[in-house]
Amino acid sequence: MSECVFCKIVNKEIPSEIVYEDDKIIAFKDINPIAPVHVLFIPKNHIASLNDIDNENADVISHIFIKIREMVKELGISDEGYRVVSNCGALGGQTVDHIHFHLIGGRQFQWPPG
Ligand code: D5M
Repeated sequence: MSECVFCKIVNKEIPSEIVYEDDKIIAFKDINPIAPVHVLFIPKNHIASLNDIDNENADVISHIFIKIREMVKELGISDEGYRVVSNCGALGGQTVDHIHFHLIGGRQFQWPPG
């Protein structure tokens, strides 16, 4: 049994607020939201971080971005704007070592991030 918290979500070993799921990916509400919309998109297969994307697993990453595109349309935030973030490694602020894409929206964001 995997110790990865996001694998546990994929395997329904711990609860989560799932907003989208198919055979390849799952999207669920972040437990600690930083914006009115804060959804995490992950591949079901364990990929640790952006550093581990390669030609073998790249399809699932493009699939995630297509589903993000569909979700922002459904949520009605496509035109007002939103942000997609994947933190990588210690300096990048990654705290869960299963690649994930934060979809955040519903408020004004600043640049550069902290
Ligand atoms: O972001 C990791 C994110 O994962 C952080 O925003 C909290 C979120 N998180 C951690 N555990 C859970 C569970 N169990 N459900 C939902 N969301 C969770 P990072 O980019 O790695 O800092």
